[in-house]
Parts: sequence; C-alpha cells; structure tokens
Amino acid sequence: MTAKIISGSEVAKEIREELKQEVADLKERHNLVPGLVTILVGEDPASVSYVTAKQRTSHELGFYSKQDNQPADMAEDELLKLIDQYNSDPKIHGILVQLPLPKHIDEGKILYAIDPRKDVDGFHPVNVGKLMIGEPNYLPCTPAGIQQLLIRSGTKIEGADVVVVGRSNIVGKPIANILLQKREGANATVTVCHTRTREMASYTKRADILIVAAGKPKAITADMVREGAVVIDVGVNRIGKTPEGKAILCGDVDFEGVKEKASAITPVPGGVGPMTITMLMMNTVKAAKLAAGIA
Ligand code: L34
Repeated sequence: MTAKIISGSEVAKEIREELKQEVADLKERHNLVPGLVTILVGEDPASVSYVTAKQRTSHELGFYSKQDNQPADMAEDELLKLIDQYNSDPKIHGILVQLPLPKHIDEGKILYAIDPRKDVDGFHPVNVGKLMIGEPNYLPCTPAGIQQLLIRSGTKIEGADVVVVGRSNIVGKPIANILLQKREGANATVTVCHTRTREMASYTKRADILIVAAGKPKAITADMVREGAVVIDVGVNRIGKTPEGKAILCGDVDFEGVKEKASAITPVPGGVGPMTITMLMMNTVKAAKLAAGIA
C-alpha cells in the first residue's frame, strides 16, 4: 500500500480562509481586530523561522500583530515586566512567548505570568488543567492542529488505538489528553510511549493512529508500523543545509519506508508545522471574541 499524503499545508490554507472571513466579519460587525504579540528572546534560527511565519500569517488574516524581539541575555524580570505590559494592553488578545527560552530564564515562571485569557498557546497551568478535565479554553496549537488534520482527513478517531511517541508538555501529553476526551473528534484509546518504554515497537505496531513527537530523526521505521495505520509526524529536525544555505528538514518518521505501509501519512515539511501556526490564529480569534464578549 502506498499512503495517502495528508497535506497540512492544504488543510491549513482551508482553515485560514475560514478565519479570514471571520476576521473580516468581526471587523465589520463589531469593529473588533484580533491582536497578537509574539515575543522572541534571542535568535535561534528555528525559532526565528517559526515566529516569522506566525507574524506573516497574522498579517495575512488582518490581525493587529506585533513582533517583539529581545536579546538573548535579557533578564528574567524584564521579560516578566514585558508580559505584564501586554497583559494590560487592550489591543492585544493573544501573547505568545516562543520556546525554548534561554537557560537563565525559568520557563514555568514565564508561562505562569501570561494572563490565562491571553494564553493562546494553552500553556498556562490553568489552561492545561482545564484541558485535562474536558473544559478546554485554548487547545495548545500543535496538538489542536493534529486533531484537525485527523478530523479533516476523515480519519476515524472514535475507538481507535492511538499511540503517541513522546511525552512533552507541548505535544505528547496534551495530544493524549485531547484524543482521550469524551467528545466528538476524540474518544480514542490512547497509549503514550517515551524514552523509558520497553519494547516500543510492541506498542507502535498496535496503533491505528500513530503520532510521533520523539524529537529524533527517523525514530520510527516501517517495521514499527502496522499495515494501514495513519501516521502523524510531528518532528522537525534540521539535518543539514543545501548548497544555497537552506535548512534540510526531516521528520521523526522514516517517511520513504513508512509510506509503503501506512494508509495515510503527514509529510515534513508541509504537515503538522503549518497547522501549528494556523491553530494559533484560531486561538487568537477566539481570545478576541472572548475579550469582547462575543463568543
Ligand atoms: N510558545 N513555542 C511556543 N508555541 C509553539 O507552538 C511553539 N512551537 C514549537 C516550538 N516552540 C513553540 C512552534 O510554533 C514548534 N513550532 C513550530 C511551528 C511551525 C513549524 C514548525 C514548528 C513549521 O511551520 N514548520 C514548517 C517548516 C518551517 C521551516 O522551514 O522550519 C513545516 O512545514 O513543517
């Protein structure tokens, strides 16, 4: 079997068109313009590339958007102060602090400081807790994007055996939680594997839906995948550069091998990445509506 390619770029485009319409309506009917600030501390090349894409997309959709670049040696309390300013800025509905942060800054403290109502990443402990009990405010962007990819590609999630590889706070744990919920687009049986899992393949081979966020290039090979599985590759690894200096990307899944076994698979690039950015836009529109009492 050769897998159907689930194009995140195309699904993302479809959702962006819907959002663009909604943003125009909000402007016309309520004079409401969603506002997003993305804060980048330092100049990590991958982070620069992601934040640039977030800014570009928010402009395309007609947001009020602001890129706030800060030096890598910025003090933690300066960053806390900056967040406070945006917490009380009525034009800003969403605040995103791009991760990872430099080592001298305590990530937990920073995520705690963002007003949960403006936490469009869904990383604040209040929002994490709300997701866990099935009353989500904002779904974290990468997992929300994965769920949308599954739904919009017609993948049956209800009752499916979902295996997640990776237990990070930004992908593994929240996607497991989302697909476990008693609601539409979820109701799956979820198993989470990680670096201490014994006989990983015995789990991954069971999966109807295999979600890989291992952070390791080509960690999942064809022999670990069940015939006909739907495979979602969350990894974005920079494995080299072209002669022109462009980054060469690969996922956490051995795409060439696995596509012969899976029934559907997401590519890297053009899979989950563009969805992450689009879900941030969706959350920001929601934040604006909540702030205006429209939602
Ligand atoms: N606060 N930090 C915060 N929120 C997030 O949601 C993120 N994440 C992760 C890293 N740090 C974060 C992102 O935005 C990962 N991530 C992300 C966003 C976009 C893309 C990949 C990861 C993406 O667009 N990837 C493209 C390739 C882009 C490239 O050339 O690098 C793709 O097609 O996969």
